[in-house]
Amino acid sequence: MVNPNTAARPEDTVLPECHIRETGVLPEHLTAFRRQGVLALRGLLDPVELEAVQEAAGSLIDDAWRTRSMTDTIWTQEPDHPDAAPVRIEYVVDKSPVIARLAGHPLLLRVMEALVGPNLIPTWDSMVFKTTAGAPRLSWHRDGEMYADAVGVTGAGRVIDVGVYLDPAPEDNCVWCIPQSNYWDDDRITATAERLNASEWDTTGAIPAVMRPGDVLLHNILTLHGAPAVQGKQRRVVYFEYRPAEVEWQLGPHVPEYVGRKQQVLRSCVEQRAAAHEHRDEEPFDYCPAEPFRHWVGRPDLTTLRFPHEENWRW
Ligand SMILES: O=C(O)CCC(=O)C(=O)O
Repeated sequence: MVNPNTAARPEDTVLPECHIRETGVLPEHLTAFRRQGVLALRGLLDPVELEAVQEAAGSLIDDAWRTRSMTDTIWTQEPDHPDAAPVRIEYVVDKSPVIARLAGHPLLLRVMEALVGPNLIPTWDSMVFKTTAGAPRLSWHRDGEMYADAVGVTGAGRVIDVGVYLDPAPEDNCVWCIPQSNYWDDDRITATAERLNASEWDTTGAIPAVMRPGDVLLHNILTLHGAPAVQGKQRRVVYFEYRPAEVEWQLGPHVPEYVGRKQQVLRSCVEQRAAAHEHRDEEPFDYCPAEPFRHWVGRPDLTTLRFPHEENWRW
């Protein structure tokens, strides 16, 4: 007999979603994200901004193809191999002013402030993409195996990956995730990932995060997720990761000085957006961390928005 106290509820097996421009973010959306480890924000980007970001993303990918460079770029094989395809570019906020302005999006940052806390800082900024040349499976994984007691630090989701979708992500070309795996212990994660990764593509217990261009998918870095191999389809996603400054300061993974640097980056993105004619009707994000976490104060002016992880790593 099914124990009604432990059986999955119907809402545990669907992707929670928020139509952010219609309802704003409600307490139930925040709770659903904290419980499920995943939340779709539908239609966050307006069509004009979506088109601008699509164009910026396209030119970064064109540059990768043209230069075959490995700087900040991950390829499926050595880039001089005829079958090689680029699949990831790092530090996209520094590479494109349009993406820097996207990183200052007030609606997105207000959701992050509600979930991460007032001291949020941006950590990773990348673009993960599938070109029509194809991309391999992204095996089942957690993003952050960085804290000894990871579920204690961020089971409820204060370290968050945000994927901004520039292309459709249908069931056969989307991220799949296992709701509530953000609370699993290491043994359960390892056993499940090993079992699912033993065959080319196994989605047992997972749900598809089907997305449309302009949608945004939030996932807790501890949520087990993966994506199938794909050929002949384009899917570009700009990823931003956010962490609480106090967690970064005390536990890493970056050195404490990284906090002030990335706060400067965030403030610059917000300022660049506020100064742009196309965003003149928006209320800019008001970045207001607690007083002990205003580490940008007194720092020299920024000359770059690119702070490589390996140059700022604590361990
Ligand atoms: O967008 C995707 O296909 C998944 C990306 C991902 O899981 C990762 O880069 O860790």
